Amino acid sequence: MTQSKRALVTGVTGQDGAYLSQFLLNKGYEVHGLLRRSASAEVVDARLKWLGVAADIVLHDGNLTDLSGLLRILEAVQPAEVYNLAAQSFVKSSWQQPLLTGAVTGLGAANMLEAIRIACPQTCYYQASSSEMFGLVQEPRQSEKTPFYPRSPYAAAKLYAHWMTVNYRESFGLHASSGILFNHESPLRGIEFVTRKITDGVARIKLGLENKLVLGNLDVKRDWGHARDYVEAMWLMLQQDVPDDYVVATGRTVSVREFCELAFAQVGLNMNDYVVTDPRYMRPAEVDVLLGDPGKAKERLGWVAKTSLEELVAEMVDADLKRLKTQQHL
Ligand code: NDP
Ligand code: GDR
Repeated sequence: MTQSKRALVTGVTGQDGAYLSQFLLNKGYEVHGLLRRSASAEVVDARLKWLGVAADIVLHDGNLTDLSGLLRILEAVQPAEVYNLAAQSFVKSSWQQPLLTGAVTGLGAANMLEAIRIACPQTCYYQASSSEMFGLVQEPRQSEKTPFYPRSPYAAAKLYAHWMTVNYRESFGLHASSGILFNHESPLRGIEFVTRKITDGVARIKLGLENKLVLGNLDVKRDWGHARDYVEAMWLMLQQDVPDDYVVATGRTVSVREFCELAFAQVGLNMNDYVVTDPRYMRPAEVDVLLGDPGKAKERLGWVAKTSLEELVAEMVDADLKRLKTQQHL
């Protein structure tokens, strides 16, 4: 029985935070969120509003870099579960802001683990680890046993956070689990990420607002799933008696080019007429291909990805068309 359990979600205003909050509310949780101060407070909860859950979440001012604030929030809320989703999550920016990325994405997780160890050691902890940690892949299909090889400051910071999660589990007996999630997208994906950039671009071209889409490397391959499916895997990890690490993926990988083809086909257009590439969007070091093996999540958690890539692309393109027609901003 999970009714009236309290959960604290960091990164609550991001893509996953919004879907996870909706999921937990539907399960009867009292959902608390960590909100970092913004001068644009009126737009920061746009995703929560889009899902119709903004009014149902208790927001707490705080920042992952501020241990004292985290301690105060944990002492006040005493959550049964903490989902640490907050991060500087854009890989490309991590080369421009390596130290900030380390402070938030890496040390931020250590702050939260420390705060839990001090204030509420019985709390179950979820760490948002990433397939980017596999980077220069050491095996064609990446599982929990595949060695890591991070290729960006973001991935290096995530790896530190991942190992700190394992370490706090082994050293202090915390119920701390790490979800090694492969790319997951949705209509709530930030516009800077390639899938949303593509679906927004396709919608603009279809509506006559733009006549080209400028991208970087079209040959890289990713294992793309739907965020709505993936937040359930996060929750399932914290319902297990024993904490552990899990790969969460679809087991199918396609290139940026193939994603583009699907998105343009959705509105009856051909990508070759509109897509151009620009080195500006290339990275100093690239992760060429990622393909997850979600076998352990299926076997232990009973989790499988429900949404196909085709369904995901269709949902994202439709949402962007609707948003542009109604002049909604997200
Ligand atoms: P988003 O970029 O959409 O959301 C990031 C969230 O972190 C936002 O709520 C942001 O707040 C918050 N945040 C950033 N810096 C701080 C800080 N210093 N203190 C407190 N909050 C902060 O990411 P996603 O929802 O896509 O991803 C969620 C997590 O999962 C991230 O950790 C990401 O790295 C990881 N991940 C994501 C994957 C994906 O494919 N989406 C795959 C694997 C891992 P604000 O709204 O104010 O910017
Ligand atoms: P990623 O996502 O780096 O995998 O990190 P992103 O969508 O930014 O890039 C995916 C791949 O597409 C290539 N690409 C482009 N990327 C962007 N953003 N813009 C472009 O124009 C473009 N053209 C080609 C990139 O080079 C890259 O190879 C995401 C984030 O959510 C991380 O937080 C998370 O950990 C990982 O997924 C798993």
